[in-house]
Amino acid sequence: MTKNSPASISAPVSTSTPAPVSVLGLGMMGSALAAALLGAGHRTNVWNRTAAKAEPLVARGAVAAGSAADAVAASPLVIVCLTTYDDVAKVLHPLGDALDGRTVVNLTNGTPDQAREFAARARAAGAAYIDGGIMAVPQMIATPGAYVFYSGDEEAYEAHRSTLAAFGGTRWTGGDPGLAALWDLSLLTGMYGMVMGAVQAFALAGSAGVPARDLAPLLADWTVAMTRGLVPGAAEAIDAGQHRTDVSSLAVNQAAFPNLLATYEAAGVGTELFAPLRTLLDRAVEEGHGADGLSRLVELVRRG
Ligand code: FVH
Repeated sequence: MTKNSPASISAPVSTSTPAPVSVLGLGMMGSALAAALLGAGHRTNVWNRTAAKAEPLVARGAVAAGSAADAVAASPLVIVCLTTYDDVAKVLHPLGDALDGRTVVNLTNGTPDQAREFAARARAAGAAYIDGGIMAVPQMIATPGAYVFYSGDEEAYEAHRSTLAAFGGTRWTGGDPGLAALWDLSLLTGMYGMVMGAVQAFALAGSAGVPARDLAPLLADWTVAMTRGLVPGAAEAIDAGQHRTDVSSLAVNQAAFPNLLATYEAAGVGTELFAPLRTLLDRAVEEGHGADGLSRLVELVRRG
């Protein structure tokens, strides 16, 4: 495992006296997190800007706080899950020293720099700060497939890890508060690439009347097989800086790629998602990397 590799997923650790926890934000994800804490036996204090969203959780035993300040006062551990960091700032920054002595776990999607800025602010207010990136949709929370990346204050993380395990696996990424967001955004990058590929594939097949449901199982199997087949080898090549391939060269991909773009145009399907990929392939071959594999592209992308 390298220095910045997150620890393998830790199994939930049992705790005999579940500590109280507060959850700020009861959207789809915040509600799932609060429900998981209730399921693990924690006294769960909840707050949401739109108070009605607390009702289903209160019916299950949660305690509704009248304000974010009341929720923060009610528990040593405060979980925050709002839409953006700007929203978190609007809720947390006015609280000031009310955060003193608390541990804030921010599971809102944001950038590494935002996480670092929030960690510094929390420290100045006397709070411990842990940033998190949730690798699950709400329905997966508290199931074996869910896990969360964490970074920031390691002592606070260790102190609250058994509570955080209510959401799923816990993966520590390091003391730099920005690392959880970096891991999260890296995986989301892969996901968006795959999803946008599926969007283009459905559009192309659909242009000839192929129903999406007919393409879907083949598309799913193909993308999984290609990912499993290519990603580990690409990682080896990238880490070794050795990109020669006997699988599929950049030159052969560059030669075939215009067929995709020409077919999109002929079918009246947009090229905006894929045209930039041709530019990248052309540049790689022009720079003399035609005999290398696709892993070489990482070096071109890295330097912009
Ligand atoms: N849902 C998902 O699949 C993904 C999985 C990975 C992690 N993301 C991130 O989680 C954050 C919350 O996402 P969400 O799905 O819970 O989002 P919503 O259901 O839209 O709920 C948003 C909550 O944020 C509250 N809120 C928004 N702005 C403010 C504000 N200025 N002041 C106070 N609260 C605010 C909102 O309150 P309300 O509209 O109900 O009053 C909801 O509680 C997000 O970062 C995802 O990227 C989810």
